[in-house]
Amino acid sequence: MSNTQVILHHYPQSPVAEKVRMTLGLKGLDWHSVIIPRLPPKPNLMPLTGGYRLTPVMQIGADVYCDSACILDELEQRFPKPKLCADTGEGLENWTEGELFLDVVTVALVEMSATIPAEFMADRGPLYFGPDFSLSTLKSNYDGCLEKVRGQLSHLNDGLAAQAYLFGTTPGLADARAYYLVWFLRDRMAEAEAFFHQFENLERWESNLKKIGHGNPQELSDLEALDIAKNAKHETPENISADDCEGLKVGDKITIAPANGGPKVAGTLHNLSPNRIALLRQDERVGQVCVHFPRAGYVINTL
Ligand SMILES: N[C@@H](CCC(=O)N[C@@H](CS)C(=O)NCC(=O)O)C(=O)O
Repeated sequence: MSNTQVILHHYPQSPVAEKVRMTLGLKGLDWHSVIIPRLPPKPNLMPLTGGYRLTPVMQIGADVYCDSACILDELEQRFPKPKLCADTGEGLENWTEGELFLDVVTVALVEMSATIPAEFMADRGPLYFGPDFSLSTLKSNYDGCLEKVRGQLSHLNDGLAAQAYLFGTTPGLADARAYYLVWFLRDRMAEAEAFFHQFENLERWESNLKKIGHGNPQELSDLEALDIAKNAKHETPENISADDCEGLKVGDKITIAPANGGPKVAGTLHNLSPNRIALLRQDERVGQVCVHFPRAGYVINTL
């Protein structure tokens, strides 16, 4: 397998992974699929990420991309054809991953609460709603969140009346950025069919996107993925924008973590741009890897 082969670490039920799978489909890519656990521990992912536990993670050789924002950005840079960035819908990303995402998660978790194992709720509740999370509060928020979701989906539905996709006649990243929420709700809501029936244009758009599929995934084991990282050398150049106002330098010892909490990943700063940060870390199992994060939504600390 070449060092430039895309490896996605994910699990089928993950909506954020679905956004990436859809993007791989839009680009018609061949890729390798490593299925990771839905709950920690994730012992064969940690050697790659150094502690970052969210799903999905993309690996290309010894370069590891955390967070779907970073993954989509990298896919667009490496595989520019078909170009999806004329319609990235960056504003749309802030919309679909901010309050709307949490409203959708509220609806989904309440819908799933009768059937999912207690340990799943005990993990996801605090992960999304903080240490004071309680299922009863979530349940009392359900109706309000569902109404907000309905309102936002009706905007999408209106926009799709005159055109097949969000930004015109061809699908792009903006569609993937909105589609994953619809996919998530469709999968988790008991009354999904009746709920979505009120959005005729949105349902047509959803079914067209579904037909595009996920490109060509091939299964790969987590251990094979670790061996690929071990036998590869990362391909990220050392660089820091000269005018970076945080005053960071290549080689600085830093940690990076999601701003809303989660384990810190430690390493030495290797590449920094206004949108991305990459650090080098040394791992017993895989040797040196370069781990990439988006800058927005993450906190950097110097050690
Ligand atoms: N900002 C992250 C959010 C990722 C996220 O919340 N993913 C969910 C799955 S859809 C997750 O990590 N859940 C916990 C887990 O998989 O351990 C991204 O865009 O990749």
